[in-house]
Amino acid sequence: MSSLARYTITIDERLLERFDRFIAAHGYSNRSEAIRDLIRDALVEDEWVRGGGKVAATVTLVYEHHSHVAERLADAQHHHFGIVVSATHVHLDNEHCLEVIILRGRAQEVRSLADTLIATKGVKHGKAVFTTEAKDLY
Ligand code: NI
Repeated sequence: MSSLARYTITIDERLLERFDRFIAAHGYSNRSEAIRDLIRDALVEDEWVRGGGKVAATVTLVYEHHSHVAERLADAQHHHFGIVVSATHVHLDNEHCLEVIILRGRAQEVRSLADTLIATKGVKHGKAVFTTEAKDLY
């Protein structure tokens, strides 16, 4: 267990009231946990912006089964097999497929492949969540 540090901040009352409404709406039990999450989120975002380290991402895609999207998505993944960790395919109904692809590698490569997958012709909806290997998040 790591040690905890206590700190005090000065903040505009109105801003704090607004933050309290925010943390209540998001189900946090106290300010500290909400602030820790915001700090972690900022550090993960910074990791991505700097682009140096290894990161992870999930890419969620929805597309029509009858188009040739699956082949195009598979081609893109074969070309970058080193950063594709796993892919799961679910048949949503007679026409639609949902695919979740997990990527892991250098930020620039991961973002580039995520962008390629989402922009693939025939993908109706695509969204990437960029996260971290959490090496120095406590
Ligand atoms: Ni399918």
